Amino acid sequence: MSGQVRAQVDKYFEVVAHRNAGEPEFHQAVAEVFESLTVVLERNSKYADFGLIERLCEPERQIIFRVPWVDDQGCVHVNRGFRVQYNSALGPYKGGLRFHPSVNLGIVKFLGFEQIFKNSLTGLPIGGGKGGSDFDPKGKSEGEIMRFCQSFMTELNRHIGEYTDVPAGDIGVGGREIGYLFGQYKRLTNTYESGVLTGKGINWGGSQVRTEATGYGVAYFVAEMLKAKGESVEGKTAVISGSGNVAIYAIQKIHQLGGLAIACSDSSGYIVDKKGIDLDLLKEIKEVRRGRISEYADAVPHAEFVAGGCIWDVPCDVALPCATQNELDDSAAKTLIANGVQAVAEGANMPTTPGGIQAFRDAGVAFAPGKAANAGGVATSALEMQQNASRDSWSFEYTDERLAGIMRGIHARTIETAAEYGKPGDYVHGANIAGFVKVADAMFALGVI
Ligand code: NDP
Ligand code: 2IT
Repeated sequence: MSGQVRAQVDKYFEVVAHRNAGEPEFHQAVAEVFESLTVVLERNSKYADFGLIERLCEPERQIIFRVPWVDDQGCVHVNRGFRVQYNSALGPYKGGLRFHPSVNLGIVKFLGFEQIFKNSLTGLPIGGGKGGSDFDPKGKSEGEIMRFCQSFMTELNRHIGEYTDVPAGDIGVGGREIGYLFGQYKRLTNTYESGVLTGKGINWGGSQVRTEATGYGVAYFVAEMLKAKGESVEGKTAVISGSGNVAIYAIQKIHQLGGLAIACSDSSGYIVDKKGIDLDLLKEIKEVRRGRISEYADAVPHAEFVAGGCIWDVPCDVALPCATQNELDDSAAKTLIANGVQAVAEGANMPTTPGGIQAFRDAGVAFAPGKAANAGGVATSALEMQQNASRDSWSFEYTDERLAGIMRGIHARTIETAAEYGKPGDYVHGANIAGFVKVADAMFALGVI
């Protein structure tokens, strides 16, 4: 039975690999979920019927469009825009927009695929989608960023809506970009449709805690992981890769929970501050000046900047990869393990390679995948949608308590599901299975569509 199911899952994968040639990140994301499916199909063969797996792997709609814009010198540039509307069984498509030169269709599909299961795990009524562009925001002026966002939305507006598809931020897209995107949507449609985008500013329809939500959520999740081992964040050292939206607020919450964040990075290298990262300074450098991480070491004499290098060489109790995909490989995982890491939680999407995940499994290190650990961002986006729908606005404390409760719920569901399917303590299997079953059951209920 087991061999037969394994062969069937391998066959599904072959079809996906063949149909989506040249998209390695997408293959990796699908393979990771499929690894958990064998045990589900063995228990309940209905999931192998009605083309369910094939339908799950094929996006409902993929939109690719031209984004022309004019720079400050009057030169015309052309970028490529994407929106992959992956699965709407649980609710409107929901997921961020990424602006980074590495963006291509395969990257957007991997992110959209992950988003289906992540959104399912939140327990909130949101489907999965993702979008973005190969536009590079680095070094662009305010005017250039605004004109790019306006051009991007000039096409995207036809495809989104409060009941259809609700984008938000991701790498390279934060509050500033959401503002320009929302402004253009409002102008083009002549509607103040607050629910069409999340991550909006507080005084024009945004939610308290959305800015902080992904980072806070990762810290809440790792606190639950440590609690399950009879430990806590108190007194633990943490290394956090990246220094963007997710990393900054993960650092803040780790400090609030009594831990000490000692290192963070950007694509040029990493800094180590053994006394604990000065968050006000980091925010000034990254959020206000939009500068480089080396400026931190310029300002703090006892801090060290390492150009290039691998941040995972820094010994720590807790590791939170919060930058980008495949930034933590098996060799980095082995270094972390040798240095005594106790828990690893992914703030980024798919930052750990399959070899890295296997190394943590082999060593018995608690490892939480992004679709569970970083779900706080999209969950708080869904809370923003709730507030928009009821024309309400909640306090910071109330919203933060909702977020903390959602993260505790995801932790409990993940760990219970892992145990139920014979994989106790395995957050990867727990998250994949719990996320999958809910979406799959909804797809059955809605018929072959
Ligand atoms: P930001 O753009 O705010 O920050 C990204 C950070 O990661 C920057 O420090 C950036 O450095 C670094 N980084 C990006 N690409 C690379 C690279 N190739 N190598 C090294 N460092 C890199 O993005 P976010 O913080 O919003 O997103 C970070 C991760 O979290 C992404 O994987 C995203 O998908 C995920 N995520 C984000 C959510 C959100 O709500 N924003 C929700 C859930 C997940 P540099 O500036 O030098 O490029
Ligand atoms: O990867 C993610 O979950 C996000 N970038 C946030 C998506 C959202 O809709 O808030």
